[in-house]
Amino acid sequence: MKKSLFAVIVIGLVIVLRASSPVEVLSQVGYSLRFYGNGVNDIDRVKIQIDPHKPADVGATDFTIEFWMKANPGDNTGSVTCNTNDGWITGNIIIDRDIWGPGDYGDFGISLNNGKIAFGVSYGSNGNTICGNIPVTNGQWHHVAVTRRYSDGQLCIFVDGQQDVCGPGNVGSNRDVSYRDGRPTSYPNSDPFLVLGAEKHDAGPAYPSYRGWLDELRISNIRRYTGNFTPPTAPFTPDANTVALYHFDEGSGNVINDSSGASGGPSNGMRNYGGSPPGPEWSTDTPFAPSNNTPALFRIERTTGNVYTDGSFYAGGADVAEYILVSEPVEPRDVVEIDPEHPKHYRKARTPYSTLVAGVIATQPGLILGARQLTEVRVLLTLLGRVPVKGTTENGPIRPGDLLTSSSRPGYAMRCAGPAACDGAILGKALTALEHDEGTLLVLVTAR
Ligand SMILES: [Ca+2]
Ligand SMILES: [Ca+2]
Ligand SMILES: [Ca+2]
Repeated sequence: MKKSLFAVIVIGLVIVLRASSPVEVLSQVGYSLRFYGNGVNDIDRVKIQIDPHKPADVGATDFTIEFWMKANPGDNTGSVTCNTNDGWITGNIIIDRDIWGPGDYGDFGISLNNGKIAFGVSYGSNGNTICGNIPVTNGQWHHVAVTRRYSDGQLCIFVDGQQDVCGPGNVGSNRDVSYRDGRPTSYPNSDPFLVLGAEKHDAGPAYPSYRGWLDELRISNIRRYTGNFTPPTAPFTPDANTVALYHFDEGSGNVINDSSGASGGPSNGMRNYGGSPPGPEWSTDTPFAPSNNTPALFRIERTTGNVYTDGSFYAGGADVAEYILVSEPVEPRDVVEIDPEHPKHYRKARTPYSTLVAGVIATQPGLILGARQLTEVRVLLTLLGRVPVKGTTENGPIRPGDLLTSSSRPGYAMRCAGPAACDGAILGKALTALEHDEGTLLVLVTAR
């Protein structure tokens, strides 16, 4: 019971926050990018310009490209001709660092081959694509890493820390597959870019784009992994070998920030948004749930909507209220009771010492419960705290500290002769006095 009440409090809080956009949220909630595989007209992709040279342009040394991805079954139907040069280009392309046409240093890319990772590196007519065997398109987040060893071109794919496959790169003695600085191109809008989530040249439906989520892309100028490893459990923090790092946590706009801090950077990207449905869209679906020991001062747990704060909750009102249904018109300050003729409904209290008494119709609550279902006309009932209430002196003058209960006047509170007289019918205690007739007094509601 206590647990479910807590859940209701939390849901209520989320709604209030959404309605009035918080001024300051001190913890990063985080985002990912969701691509829709539109793959035409230069949209539904992220483009990172790497020439003039930027640190994200790897290939002149060992390198690792790793990211988190999530794709739903059936959304990526491309397939790859494995163990061939340029084989990866017919898969659903996740990372595209192709160059159009032959020769001139190398190129590479990562795609989905029937739901598994393919990774290929090419240098003109030499090259190879290796194909993994671990399925990754099951609607779950997966950590994917690919490595390339410069000395002999060896390629490897890792999924969720498991070595999936390694194989030859076959580029022979021409090992540098970075983008040659200042390289002339007839395709200046696609060649000198690292493109995420789409086939970069819009070369046609034979070269499909990726449909799914992407997050936490890290590019390193070393091989991070040479065997099985424990996949990361939190966003990356940059180190000396991090040449580009994209958290995709901007959540709005079209600038994709590189937070690696690498010398010569940042290798920022741009979001080219569009298509039907338009992508890549900012998504709050990310691979990491905030941990319970995060230093965050305030956070919303993505999977449950639960709200946590390390501090106190400061509300403007002085009472806790709940949305209720009523069987007759009521107004703020009315004393109400459970309506036995209408289950789940309330009505004005109408008899002295009513054991049905439930609380007072709220004026300006500090915390509202049960705010999730607002489809019916509801009013707010104060359950606890300090509120104005209608009072009558039909049972004598009311003094601060007097116990209060219902009266014969509908919606009005009166003084209680003593605890025994109003057993089970206590509304609260008077905080102010009412000497004669009727009026409004302040009450500390403690209904029971
Ligand atoms: Ca090429
Ligand atoms: Ca370069
Ligand atoms: Ca992120």
